[in-house]
Amino acid sequence: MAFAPVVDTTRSPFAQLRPVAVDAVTLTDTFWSARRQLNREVIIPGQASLCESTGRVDNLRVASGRKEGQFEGWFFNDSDIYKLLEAAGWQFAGQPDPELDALVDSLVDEIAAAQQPDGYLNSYFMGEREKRRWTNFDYHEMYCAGHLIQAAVAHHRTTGKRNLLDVAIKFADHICARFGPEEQGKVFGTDGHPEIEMALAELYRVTGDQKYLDQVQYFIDARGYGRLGNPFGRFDKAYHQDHLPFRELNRLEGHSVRAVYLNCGATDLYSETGEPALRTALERMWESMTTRQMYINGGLGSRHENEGFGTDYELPPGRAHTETCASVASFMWNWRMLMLEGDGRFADQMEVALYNSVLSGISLDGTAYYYQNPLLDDGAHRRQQWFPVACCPSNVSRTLASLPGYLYTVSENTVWAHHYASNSASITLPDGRSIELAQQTQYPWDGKVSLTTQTAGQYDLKLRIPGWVREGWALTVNGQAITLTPVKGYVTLSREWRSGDQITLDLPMPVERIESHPLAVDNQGRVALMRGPVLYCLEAVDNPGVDVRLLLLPDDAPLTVSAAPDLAGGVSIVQGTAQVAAADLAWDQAALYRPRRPASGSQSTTAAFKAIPYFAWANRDPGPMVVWLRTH
Ligand code: FUB
Ligand code: ZN
Repeated sequence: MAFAPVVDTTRSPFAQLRPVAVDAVTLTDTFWSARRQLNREVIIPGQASLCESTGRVDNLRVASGRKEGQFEGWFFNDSDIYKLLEAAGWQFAGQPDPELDALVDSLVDEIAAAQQPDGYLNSYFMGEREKRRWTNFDYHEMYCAGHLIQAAVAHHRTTGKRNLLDVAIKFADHICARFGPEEQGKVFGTDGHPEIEMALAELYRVTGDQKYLDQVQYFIDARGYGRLGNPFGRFDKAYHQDHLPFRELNRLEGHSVRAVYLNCGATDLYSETGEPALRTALERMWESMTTRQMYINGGLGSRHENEGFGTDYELPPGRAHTETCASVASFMWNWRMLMLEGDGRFADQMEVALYNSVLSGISLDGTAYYYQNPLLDDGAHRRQQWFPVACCPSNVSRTLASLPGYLYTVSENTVWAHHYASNSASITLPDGRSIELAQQTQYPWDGKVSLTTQTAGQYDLKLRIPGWVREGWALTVNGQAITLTPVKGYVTLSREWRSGDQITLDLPMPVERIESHPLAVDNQGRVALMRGPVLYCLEAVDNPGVDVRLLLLPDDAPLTVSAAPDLAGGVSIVQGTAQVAAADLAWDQAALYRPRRPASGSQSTTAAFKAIPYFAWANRDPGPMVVWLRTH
């Protein structure tokens, strides 16, 4: 098996951090390893069978002539098969799997058979539609190509096989030969739905062929001049990030998944070229995202009509669009930004998205998905087994499969620990030394993390102190307290290690009441509960007798944390006593409005409440759910 990192910055001159292969880390925790196992046993087979039963695989068979029939479904449906294959690809890491291998090979065979002699591959644009190829860039031909390339890279890196990679290269070459500067005899084109940029950057890294990186540059430079037009007559130029040249962007605009995928590709490009204007545009957008455009669960996109961003602070909790794919995109973008120079604020955002809006995108049993992840609901929004637009399921799946590759990175003589989960790791430093580490923790339920070095020698260990830690964290080496000041979110332990040295990090995890910027008007007078990286919510099923949306949580109400081993696979819950205003209980249900009455704090009753991690909501009986609790 080849070296199998998710994003290979090993030779990227402007990325200081280098990746660790997905198979170099074995999860031994109960949280993520259970989910990764579920991915293999339930999620991937479930999606494979749905790709078959919904006609997605048949679309390829029709395209190749192996089957009679018509294309079924959306024009981007090939991408669901590709993302499933990417998930399978990462899942192979550290886990040889003949059964999965056979499934993958059979799908690769269908894909290869559907590929045209000139390399073109899209089962929608066949037969009658053949003449419409490349005429409308919002028809996702490049988007599908991007997912094909990402699947091929994952599959090649974890299995060493080339059957999918060769198909992807042939299609990539077709695209590179066709689209580019007019003075090179090529034609204008760039993808209506960004995705291919980060895929081509990775293909450049796999093959070493400069033309793929040049194509990333071209695709980013070509947009922003309105040349993509308005293909569906419904959206503005910002919808597909064609309203401003990339280097002039100040905030995330338009379709949320498109915007953040584009930033992934632009970050990849920066890591190879170091062009300052790209970096400053990325930093401006990150600043805008995290201070004015992002939900507390890391969700992105407040408007349903364009699946996109609203104005600054427009973050309605119930109408949140917060597509699961957008949170996956944020996770991927923040990883790429983190790789540039190891700044923990990016790891913080990965964590927010992962625990609170990627994970909420899938049911606990791995059989149903959310497309939107709202923060307020009346009980009607339930996960679905599948969608006609089924981008989110396989996005969760490829994230779970690749997760071990996101825990650590290396730089010169240094191992970085970014995310905490029990694991054993065999990490290769840039000088070739192999560092064996074991990590033990109950994260995210407990902030105690213990690391054991199993390799003697002089090297640095950098440990992330998450942004949610306010004070009181402690670090020891072999029982001796160490005082260090974090720099950009990391402390550095630099010493001659012996095998068996023990490092403990204790990150206090009190429950915190979080409030919003005053202009996030929907949340005014409200708090959300967070503990460590985990966001909490209240669901009707745990809080009978009162509508959870009416509960008031006084600032001085004590909150307690306890383990609930039988709930949601074992979680920590938060409990306390809230109030319900007597005036609310006495509301005339026939009236929607009434003259304002002076509020009286004394007229309220108390109600014990239980809050659960937001990611686990809607796995039991339906009913109202609330994240933002009124305080008065
Ligand atoms: O455009 C088709 C799908 O819709 C994409 O995969 C996602 O971005 C989603 O919004
Ligand atoms: Zn999606």
